[in-house]
Amino acid sequence: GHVTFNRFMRYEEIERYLHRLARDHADLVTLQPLGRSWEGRAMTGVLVSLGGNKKRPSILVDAGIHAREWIAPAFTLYLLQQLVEVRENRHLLEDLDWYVLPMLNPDGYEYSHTTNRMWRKNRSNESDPWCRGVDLNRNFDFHWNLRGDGAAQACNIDYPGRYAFSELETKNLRDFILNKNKDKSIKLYLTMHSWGWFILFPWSYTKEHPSNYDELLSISKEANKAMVAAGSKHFRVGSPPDILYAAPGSSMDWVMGVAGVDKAWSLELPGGAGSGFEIEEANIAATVRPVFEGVKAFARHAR
Ligand code: 0X9
Ligand code: ZN
Repeated sequence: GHVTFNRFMRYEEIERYLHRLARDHADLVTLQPLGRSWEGRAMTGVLVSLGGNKKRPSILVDAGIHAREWIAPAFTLYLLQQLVEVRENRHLLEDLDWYVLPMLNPDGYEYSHTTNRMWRKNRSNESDPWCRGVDLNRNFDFHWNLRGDGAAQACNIDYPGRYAFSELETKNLRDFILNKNKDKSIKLYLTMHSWGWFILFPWSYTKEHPSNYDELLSISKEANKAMVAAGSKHFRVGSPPDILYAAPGSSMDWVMGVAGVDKAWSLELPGGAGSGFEIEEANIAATVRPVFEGVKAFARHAR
């Protein structure tokens, strides 16, 4: 039940670590079951809070919506270790609750370990038995399938599904966020992806900018500065269509456009050799460490 950064942990090991955290630090850590994946795996989140039963403003950090982006779940495990197991970080819990969801696509993650390293989508086969999987980061109900070509394209790597929230994994995240945010207590959302050294913020579906664009931009620059100061390469900052490509139906857009969270980002973490998704195991720790500094900068704007 221990965490390691010397290699990428498998789903079952990650589950065991989360359960162990909750057992060993019952005063700080409460498991948050999100529901089950298409193949029946438990999706487990974690609440880290000093508040006892008292709810505080919160930040939500998730990862693993794309299967092959292994460094993203690894980062959230590092974040949990730092928040829970490192005493000097206790101040990060003052006046702020942390929801950390390390593994939003467990079936795809396991498939990328056992069968196809480049797998991105989930593993459902309700659309086309020959082409499994929906891109979960296109399946959210906010300008879903904007291009209008979803129905015919189940084999595409960014297939948005037959309809918005057709997938168990996205429904589980939706219901969790709507439930936790009934009282508008979630102040900031971060969704971890890889790779590319990008700090992305809404909107993902259009080149139009939200009314708080300037604030999101300046916080992005601050987070970039913190990561660079910790030894990272520079991250480019902006909205996906402005600096990368448009992506309708993303979790980030839905969280800000529908779920009522005022600030949302998607981080494209550093890349590695080969395809870019393959961070050398010896480099995991050095890769996630500066990202923690960036996340601390974001968290300052959630209080
Ligand atoms: O295509 C995506 O979903 C994201 N890139 S990735 O290589 N991780 O697949 C970028 C889309 C914009 N980001 C978000 N809206 N989260
Ligand atoms: Zn991704």
